[in-house]
Amino acid sequence: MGLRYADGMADTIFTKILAGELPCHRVYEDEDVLAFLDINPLSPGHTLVIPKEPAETLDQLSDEASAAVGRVLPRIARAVLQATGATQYNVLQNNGPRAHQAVFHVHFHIIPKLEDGRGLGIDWQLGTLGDDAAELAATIAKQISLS
Ligand code: DGP
Repeated sequence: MGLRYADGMADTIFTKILAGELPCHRVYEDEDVLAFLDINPLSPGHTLVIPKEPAETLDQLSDEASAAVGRVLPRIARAVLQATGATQYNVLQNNGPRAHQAVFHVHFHIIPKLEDGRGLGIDWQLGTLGDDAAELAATIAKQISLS
């Protein structure tokens, strides 16, 4: 599988890791997926799982590459838990700079959440579903049926 991004997409640090031009602490690799330790872990065992297919954000990823990542995520998560002794964790996937994406190659974080608080901190401000919920759901459903 080629490692070049679509026209207009810049190479990222993960392109270089995939190409073997930069080192990483690899924990898993197959034909479509690479997983390695995050260089700035929020907790020990913080692991990144990336498709080899070049795509900036999840919505740009092919069904095949998405399936390849999804197939191994639970297995990698179980291994991270067993290796670290953690029993709880978050899977985080950021898309776009406002959504905290810093590396523009799709990646999933597996982040152990420890009893001492280390791990992902979430400022989750709950909203309330509005009167437009049915219309919104129908619009999203229609878009899915068209894709
Ligand atoms: P995000 O904010 O979702 O785009 O997360 C990007 C993550 O990538 C961040 O947690 C740090 C990690 N990272 C950045 N550069 C490198 C690198 O060169 N090696 C490794 N292993 N991780 C990196």
